[in-house]
Formats: sequence, C-alpha cells, structure tokens
Amino acid sequence: MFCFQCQEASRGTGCTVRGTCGKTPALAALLDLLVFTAKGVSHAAAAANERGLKTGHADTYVVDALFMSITNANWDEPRTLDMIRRGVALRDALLGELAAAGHAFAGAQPAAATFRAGDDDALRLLARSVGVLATGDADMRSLRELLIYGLKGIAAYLEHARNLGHAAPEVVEFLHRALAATLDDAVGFDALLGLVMECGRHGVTAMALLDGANTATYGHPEISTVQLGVRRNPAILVSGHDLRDLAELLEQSAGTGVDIYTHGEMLPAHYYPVFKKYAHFAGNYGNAWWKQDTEFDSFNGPILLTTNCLVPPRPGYAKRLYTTGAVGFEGCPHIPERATPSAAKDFSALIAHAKSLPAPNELETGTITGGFAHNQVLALAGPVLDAINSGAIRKFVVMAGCDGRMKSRAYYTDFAERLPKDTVILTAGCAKYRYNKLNLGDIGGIPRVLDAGQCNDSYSLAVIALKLKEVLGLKDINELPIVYNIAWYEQKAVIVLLALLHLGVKNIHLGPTLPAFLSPRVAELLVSAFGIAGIGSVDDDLANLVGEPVAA
Ligand code: FSO
Ligand code: SF4
Repeated sequence: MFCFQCQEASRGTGCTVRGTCGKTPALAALLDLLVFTAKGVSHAAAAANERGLKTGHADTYVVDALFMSITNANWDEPRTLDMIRRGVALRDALLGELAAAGHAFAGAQPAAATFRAGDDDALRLLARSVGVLATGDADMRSLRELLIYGLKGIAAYLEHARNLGHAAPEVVEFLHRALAATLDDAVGFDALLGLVMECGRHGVTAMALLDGANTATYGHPEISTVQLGVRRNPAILVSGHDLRDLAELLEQSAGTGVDIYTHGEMLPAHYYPVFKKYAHFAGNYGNAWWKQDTEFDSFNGPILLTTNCLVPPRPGYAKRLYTTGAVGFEGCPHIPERATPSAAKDFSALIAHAKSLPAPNELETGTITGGFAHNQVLALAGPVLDAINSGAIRKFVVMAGCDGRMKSRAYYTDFAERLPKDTVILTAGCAKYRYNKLNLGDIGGIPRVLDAGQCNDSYSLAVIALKLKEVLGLKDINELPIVYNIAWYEQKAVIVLLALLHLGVKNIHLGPTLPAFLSPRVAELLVSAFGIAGIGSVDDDLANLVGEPVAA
C-alpha cells in the first residue's frame, strides 16, 4: 500500500505497511480502486456534461465515492467492493448513452474508463496497481493528489448540502472535469496547477452552499452555552458532521426518555436554534475524534457516527457503534440511506438499544461557549470594531482546522495559552479541542476563543474577514489584523486551505507538519506564491505571528 493523504502519514512520507489510522493494505487498495472508479465515472460524466447530457446518477455517485475514501470514513471492504461495481455499471451506462448520442472519444481511453468489474479477487488484484504511485513523476503525483484531496473535501460538503436539498451543479461539473483531468497525461504541470487553484474557488462555493443549507434549515448559529456533564438517563452519542442525521434522531428520540449528546465535530449543533428546542439534547460528551477509543467506552450507550472521523472501534463498544452515510465499519450496524430524499432515516434500533443500557459515566463538568458563526459575529460588529479601533483587540488568530493524535499537537494548547491577552482566537473544526476548555477569558465581554462551528464553518471565518475588510476600508484581506495558524489532518482541511488561498489569504502557517503529498517543487511553489509556512517553536511563532518577544 501507499497512502499519504492525511497528516499522520507514516514518517511524514506515507503509510506503506499499515495506516497510522489503522487502514490495512487490502482496504487501502480497495479505496484506491474506488477513487479510480470514480475517475472513470467522471471521465464519462465530463464528456456527457459537455454534450449537455444529464449526469444525475454519476453526480451522486462521484460525490459519495470520494467522501467514502476520506480518511477515517469507510472501513468496510464488502461495501467498497459493492460501490466499485456500482460505479462500473454507471460508467458503462453513461458511456453507452454517449455512444448513442454519437460521441466519439479521441485517442485511447484511460483504464479507469474501460476496466471490467470481475470477481472480488480480480478487483483486489487490480486495486493493487491503481494507487497514488501509478503516477511516476513526483511533481505530477503531488499536484494530482492535491487536486483529488481538495475534491474529496468538496465532495463531503456537497453531500451534506445535498442531504438538505441544496445543490451546486457548476461545482459538480468541475468535480467531474477535474477528476477526469487526473487521468489525462496531456494535462501537464501548469494546467493541473490551474485546476488546483480553480478547486479553491469551487471550494468557496461548496462551503457557501453548505452554510446556506445549514442556516436555511436550522437557523443561524447563535451564542450558546453547552453542558459538558451528564444526566442520569440512557443516552445516544452522535459524532461526525451531518446535521440532518442529528435532526432526525432528535425528532425520533423526543419523549422516549433517551438523551442525545454530541461528540467531536457534532458539538456545534448546539449552536443552532432549531436543535435547542429539544429538551433531551443534553450536551457535549468528550473531545476530538481521536479520543473516541476511550470516551466511547465510558459513554455506555449507543454511538452514531454520521461521518468521519471513525477510529476502528475497540471491542468494549463495537457492538453499540452504528454508522450511516459515507462512514462504515464491517460488523457495525449501518443505518440505511433515506428511501426518498424527503423520507427520514430510521433510528429506532439505536433508540431501543439505548433504553437497554446505563447512563453515561461523567467525564467532566462545566460548560463551553460557542456559536460565533458569521451572522452572530456580524451582529456583534459594533463592539468588535470598537475593540479593534481602541486597540483592546490587537490581533485575531485563526486556529481553525483539525485535531489529531500526534503528541506534537500539544503545541496548539501551548500556543493558545501563551497568546497575549489582547488577541482573540477564531476557530472552527475539531482543532478547537486543544484549547476550548482553557479559561482564556474575554476582552470587554468578547470571549477570547470564538468558535464558528465545524471545519466546514471555516467559511464563516472567511465571511467575517471579508466583512471586516469592507468596514475597515482595506484594499487587501492581508491588511487585516488577522493571522493564520491552522492545524490540518484530513482532506476536508485541504479544501479549506485551497479556499483560503483563492480568497487571497497569504502567510498561512500550517501544522503540525506540512502535507506529505507536497513534492519539494509544489511545496516551494506554495511557499513563494502564498507564503505558506509550517510551524516552529511556540516562542518563534508567537514572535512571528503576533509580535510577542521571544522568551529569554
Ligand atoms: Fe475533524 Fe475528522 Fe471536521 Fe475532519 S473530525 S478531522 S477536517 O474529519 O472534518 O475537523
Ligand atoms: Fe496513513 Fe493517513 Fe493514509 Fe491512514 S489516511 S493510511 S494514516 S496517510
């Protein structure tokens, strides 16, 4: 196997024996083949789009396939094989339609568009030859994968928006075109780089789409206090990012005596007005995704994973772990898709299961505050501007992104703790768990950690920055008193980064390590064009980013 798509790539270069995440070579190969299949589908769909043919099934398929291949999402080999077969059938149907419409592809067709879905053994054999290393040139491989990871992030956001009935056809068209381009040796370094940058533009659209879908459906996030302790009722823990899954579970569990808690990236659901009306929406339990192996154990009740990150479950709670959507794990019950787009998923099995189990063991007590998405922050624009103008707030530090298990991520706790008192942290994503329970105080009533929400809500931070730029009358987003020290882990963070680059943000610090998939040439390009840098010591970075003197 060879995989280098996430921040925990072994030795900072790539996992070759087994994933740091736990992915086996067999699963890694099948996920490679799934992406390869999606490329073949997109190859056909891009041609169909050019001819004005409808590609609805291919659109759904490619979004789902890419989402399933994201780090810590789908761990289920039979399900992956099934998905590969479905893709081949879809691709061939689309190629048939194209032929019937008189379309003739120029030149030899890529293998992704022609391979046959043989038996499982044949697919597993093929899977071993279609991975990342199939692109021999290191720079081309780097750009192709950077583009694909950005597309995976877009796919995740499109899937969530689709679940709420929102679509962006132009982004899906790009997705097909860009994915197809990764099969085409005629698309050289510069053209690929152009697609990577274009991907950032579509990333902004996809995040705006999801923001619109979430807020139109569940209201605008507002300042909220979230309980960290537990009640005495049996309960269900919900993790991942899918708000519609949570909404349906809340509705179906109301009045059953079962409480609902959030874990990891579901925490920001507490900020939405629509969810607050549920008295049994009890609070947040635990921390970021990588702590689930201990925290799920002590929760006692069933757990619903709506998206990544799912860590391979320990035996202690595997029997009460349920998956749905893109996420899956062999042996764990999977809640099926909606029968129709307007139908609800059926969570009755989880609710019945919860009733037979004890209440959660308490991990901590107290509260945390969040809900500082763009609408709420802009509602506070007056006091925020006053604080900036008076110098009470000297700098905003964007510390959005992901958390992970690497010990070196203690840097972020240290950095947050040692930031001067006239700075405010803007955050989104599970990165916040490194500092959201510290008592960092406030500046004239404005908390020093403003949590906008999930990783996709990084969009909110961009909206806030653009609004600040406008009201402060600045020409360039980089003139704002905002610096960026972002933590990344998986591919959704890649699209957030590309989106920020598209918006013109420069000098982003990215850690705890730079992506293994950036070849020296591609990394150098990002450094020279955008000033991207890694992280150093907390002292040096405080000095660089907020002008704090280096400690003696
Ligand atoms: Fe975290 Fe995982 Fe939201 Fe990611 S839970 S790491 S970027 O999947 O999606 O921030
Ligand atoms: Fe390694 Fe990350 Fe790939 Fe898992 S997803 S195999 S940890 S690079």
